[in-house]
Amino acid sequence: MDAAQLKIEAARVALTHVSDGMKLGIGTGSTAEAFVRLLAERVAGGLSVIGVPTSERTAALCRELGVPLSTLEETPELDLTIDGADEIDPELSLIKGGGGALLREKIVAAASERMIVIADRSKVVDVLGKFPLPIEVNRFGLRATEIAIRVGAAELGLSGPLTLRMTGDQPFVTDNGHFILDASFGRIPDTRALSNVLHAIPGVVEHGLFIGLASAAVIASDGGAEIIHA
Ligand code: ABF
Repeated sequence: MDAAQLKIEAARVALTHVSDGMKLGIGTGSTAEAFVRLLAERVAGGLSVIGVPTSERTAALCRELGVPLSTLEETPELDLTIDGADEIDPELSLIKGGGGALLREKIVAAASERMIVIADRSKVVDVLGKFPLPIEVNRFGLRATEIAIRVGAAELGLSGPLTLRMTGDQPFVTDNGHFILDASFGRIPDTRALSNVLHAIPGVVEHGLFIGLASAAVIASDGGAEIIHA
């Protein structure tokens, strides 16, 4: 199977966990888009669900394909979120945010009773951190926030380039109007400690470490889809 087929396979298996009447969090990224496409087929066939999208991009695709949408204001408690990831460790801690939607993804996941991560096996790692950690930051005080991140990370023995994410020659702006710093710290042995350090910095809006949020992962490979429970 090629990469696109593996994403579809993971999405297909995750869809078997969706039942009539569910309130769904709907993720962002190419794997989540494969899920939306399959979900839309089931909706066209009569499945009744309501979805809360994690990005404007996902919202647009859902509208285009006829998946009914709600907001967290109208529907603050969700049954299940299905979303992709950039890295997944054996405890189902994740790095997310490569697609730039980490803040809404984390808010939606935290509002869900369960979260199922969908990915191909290339996303599974022993220790998180090869994929640069996305950190969503307020535009105000960017330089000061960057320094605070460096200092905090150094206290944990972590260092490496912090790169302002760009779109062409302009900084990438999230759906919430913030910037993203991609932190290439390498292996992150203590994700909880780094999470605490980052959350203590006022200019950090959120980071892409998802700890204790995923209840299961559907990992697709040529041998089929494996379900890992947290
Ligand atoms: C979202 O999409 C992200 O949190 C993650 O960054 C990305 C994964 O994208 P893809 O499925 O395209 O690899 O889930």
